[in-house]
Amino acid sequence: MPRPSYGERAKNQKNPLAQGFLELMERKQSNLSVAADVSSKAELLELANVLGPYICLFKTHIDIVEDFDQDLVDQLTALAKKHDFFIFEDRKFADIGNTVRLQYEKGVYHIADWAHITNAHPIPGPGIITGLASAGVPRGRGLLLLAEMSSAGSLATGTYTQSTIDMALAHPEFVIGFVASRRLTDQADFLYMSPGIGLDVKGDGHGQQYRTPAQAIEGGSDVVIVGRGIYGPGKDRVAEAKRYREASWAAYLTSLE
Ligand code: 5FU
Repeated sequence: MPRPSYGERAKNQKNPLAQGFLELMERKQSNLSVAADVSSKAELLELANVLGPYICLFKTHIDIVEDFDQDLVDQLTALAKKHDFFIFEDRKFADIGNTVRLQYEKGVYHIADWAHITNAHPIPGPGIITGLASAGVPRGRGLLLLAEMSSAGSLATGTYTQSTIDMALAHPEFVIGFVASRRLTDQADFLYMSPGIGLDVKGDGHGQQYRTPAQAIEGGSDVVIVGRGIYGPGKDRVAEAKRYREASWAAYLTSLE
């Protein structure tokens, strides 16, 4: 059955952050996210500037950056506006609600102040969502739950994944979707973001497992997340970003037929 377009889904979306993101994808004709796993401020900003035109979402691991400062956040936020992308801090919160709220809002990074989207493991139970929501909802942010992981031997399967869906359904004001390899439910229109994407290799020797953009989109993913496939050793970053964007968008267009 043909799927609705990102633009059509945006019209029916009740969550404003998810709606804005779907509109951005449609406007920019990109369902590609780059996973910017680099350890210096200069490299992170360069990736955001050079790859910004091709992506809908810039995924960070801010605690990898060795020379983090507020200016990095200010410059990244300006690049997000200039190139029209959202920022996703892949923080993978995993503690009780009160603690994750503090980790989200305070500390060195103040993630809630600049990341449009962040994510959490469902393992502590629904309190992790309400704790994060108390800081995220007033700022108009969105949360993804890790319903599955791309790595070999992941424990996020079966009833764990099912319980994650139930937790998400109970918190539509903040949970906009999942990190997952495939579409999980039709009970609500969630966003599905899939890491573990590569066109040339199958793994990384540390448990990562790669599928192609087409495989992910065919399974119902909305956003394809690519890291080393774009900027790994010897890669032409812009050429690879274009290649992944084209492959991912072509797979999306096929899913509409
Ligand atoms: F939740 C997940 C997951 O299940 N697998 C992942 O690989 C997140 N990731 C992230 O996607 C991981 O932390 C990296 O930032 C990125 C994948 O990078 P790669 O270089 O494309 O393997």
